[in-house]
Amino acid sequence: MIRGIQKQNILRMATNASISELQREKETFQDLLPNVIETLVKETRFRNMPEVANWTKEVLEYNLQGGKKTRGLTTTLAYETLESPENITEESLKVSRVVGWCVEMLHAYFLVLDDIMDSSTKRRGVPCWYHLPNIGLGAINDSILIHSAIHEILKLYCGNMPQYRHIVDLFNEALLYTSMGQHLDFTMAHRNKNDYSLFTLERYSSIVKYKTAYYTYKLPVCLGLLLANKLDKETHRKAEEICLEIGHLFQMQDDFIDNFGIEKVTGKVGTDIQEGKCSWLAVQALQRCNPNQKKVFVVCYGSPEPAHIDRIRRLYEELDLRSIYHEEERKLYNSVVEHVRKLPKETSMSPDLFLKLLDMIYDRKN
Ligand code: GPP
Ligand code: MG
Ligand code: MG
Ligand code: MG
Repeated sequence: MIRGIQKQNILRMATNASISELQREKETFQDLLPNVIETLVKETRFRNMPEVANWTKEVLEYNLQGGKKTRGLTTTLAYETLESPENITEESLKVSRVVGWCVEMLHAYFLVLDDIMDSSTKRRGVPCWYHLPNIGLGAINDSILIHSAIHEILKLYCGNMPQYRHIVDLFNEALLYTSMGQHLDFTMAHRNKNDYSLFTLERYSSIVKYKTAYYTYKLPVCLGLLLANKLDKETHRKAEEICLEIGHLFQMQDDFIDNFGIEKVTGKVGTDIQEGKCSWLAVQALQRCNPNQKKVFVVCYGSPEPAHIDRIRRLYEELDLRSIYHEEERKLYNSVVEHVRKLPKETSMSPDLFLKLLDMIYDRKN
């Protein structure tokens, strides 16, 4: 009932037609992966060492399976929406999908490392790569192989384009900002467990902007602009502004799902409570705790004891963080829609792209 009311209160939802279009694009995108991997193994410098090339193929196949493919699909959708229709060809769409796979590889590279840092056990319904008995710390070098694969593929497919340097710069920017955000995320979680004065909304916003929003939205959307040969700085700046807002919403959802998600649906097991993360739920709880609840939080948060984890989960229920989350999700959605509607006409950006991106994730469960 409550969910129904919320759906009515949001400003706009995707039509069913655009959802099935997205499903079709997801299948086309997925179908291209074997071709991308085969090309990597046979036509880039990986071919100099077939044994390692074949190993990299396995690493990629395992770590690119499943998942929503939000970032890869965003790349192609951005290209298709922002390119002048007369320039769209089967070949140009294919290149945008290949670049989309490079964004998915960047994501896979981050996830392999993130799962080690967060002591996670499951990802996309299967064991985390480092958690497989024959992998362990070899996962660190495997992540570097994934990262190298991105640049071999980019050079092969985009090396001759005039925008190539800008494309590589965007990937480098995403790497820099994400590692900065990951540093904040990690160090905030490994601090003195009696002092939560730094768990503020401001701090939270900067963690998620850097660790998630740049690589999840700014990178694919601006890649779409570059592939469409749109280099105008003001257009890129406006796109970044909106992408960072959508990225904030996306990570807030991820933090909610970490605790309230269903393992069968999310494919992962949350660790934010025991790892002591500065998550959206922790920040909200701290803002709403009475003195006794605050004591419970300080004793139980960041502890691996199952009883402590359960106590924090109960505290989140007591504080009604579910309803607060649904309300906040709706507010953020509406505020991005308002922002997008005010986009100046002279930028070559389509409000429709951002509305579609929002609808792809609104009320997501995984
Ligand atoms: C998501 O955080 C952020 C990343 C995956 C970026 C990792 C960056 C590195 C430089 C390694 P998360 O830990 O909440 O994601 P999940 O819930 O999927 O584990
Ligand atoms: Mg993490
Ligand atoms: Mg994680
Ligand atoms: Mg998470």
